[in-house]
Amino acid sequence: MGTDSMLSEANSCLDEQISQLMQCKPLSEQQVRALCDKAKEVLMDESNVQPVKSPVTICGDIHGQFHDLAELFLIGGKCPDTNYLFMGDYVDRGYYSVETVTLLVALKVRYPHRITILRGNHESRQITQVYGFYDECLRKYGNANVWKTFTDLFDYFPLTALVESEIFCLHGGLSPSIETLDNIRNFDRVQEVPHEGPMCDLLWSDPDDRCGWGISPRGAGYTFGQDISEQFNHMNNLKLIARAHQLVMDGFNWAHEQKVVTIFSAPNYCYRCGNMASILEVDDCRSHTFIQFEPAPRRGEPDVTRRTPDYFL
Ligand SMILES: [Mn+2]
Repeated sequence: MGTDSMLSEANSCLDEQISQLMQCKPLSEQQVRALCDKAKEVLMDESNVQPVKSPVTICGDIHGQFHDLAELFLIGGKCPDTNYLFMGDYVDRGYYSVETVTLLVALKVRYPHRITILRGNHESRQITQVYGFYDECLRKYGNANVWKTFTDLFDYFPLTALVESEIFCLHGGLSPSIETLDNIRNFDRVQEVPHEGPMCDLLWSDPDDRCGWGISPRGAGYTFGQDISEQFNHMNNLKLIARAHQLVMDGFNWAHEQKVVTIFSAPNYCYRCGNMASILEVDDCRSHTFIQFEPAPRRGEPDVTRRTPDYFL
C-alpha cells in the first residue's frame, strides 16, 4: 500500500472516531491508546511557546462539559473550518471529561495545524485524582488505563502559544522566574506539573488588582499586578496576554487596562454557576470579537452575542 492510501485510510478511521465522539460516545481503551501514541508524536514537536497564525478562535476552560463544547463548535464553527486554540482545563468537574479530552486530542491528530491544545493545571496526574477525571475513567472503562494514557500524554501538551507574535496565550499567568518568552522556550516541559517554579506558575497564576507579585490563595502560582503585565508585554513586544483559569460571569473579563484578558468557555460552570461562556475570535486582520454563549442544549437557534470591543483599531 502506498503512503497516500495509508494516510487516507488513517484519516477516514480518525474521521469515524471524531463523528462517534461528537455524539458523546467514548472510544475503546485500545483506540485511546493508539490515538494518544499518534498525538504524542505530534505534540512533542511543538514548542513551549507554540506559534499560531490568525484567524484563530481562542477558548478557555471546558472542564468536561461535553455538550457545551459541542455548542462551542456550533457557534464558533467546526474544526477545521475554524482554527482553534484551547487554553487548557479540558477535564475534571463536568461529567464528560473522557469524551471531551478524547475529541480534542482526536482533532489535534487529524488537523494538527488547525487546533492548538495547551496544558491547564487540571491536565495533571495529581489534580485529576481529586477532581473527577480519574474516577470517570474508572467508571467508564473499569480500570485506570485510559487515565494513565491521557495523563502521560498531558506531559507533552505545550504550555503557551503566541498568536501572530502579539497575543501571548496560556492557562494561568506570569511567573517571577520568567522575564522573556525565550526563558519559557528553554525549559523541559515533559513532566508532571511541578508544585512550584516557572512551569507551575504558568499554569496556576492569576492577575490581580494589587501591584507586584502576591501570594496566591490557590496555594500554587502567584498573583501579578498591572505593573508586571505591562513590563512583560513591553519586554516581549506583546499587545495582550490571553488566559483562562478563572470563572468570569460574562465569559470574558479584562484586567490591567486591557493588557490581560480572561476567557472562560464553560457556561453555567459545574452546572450551577449561572455564568455565560465566551470565545475570542481573532480574524485575519487581527481584530478581536468575543462571542458569548449559554449552556447547551436549547431549542431553536443558539443565543449568541457578538461584541467587538471599541478599544481595538
Ligand atoms: Mn485552571
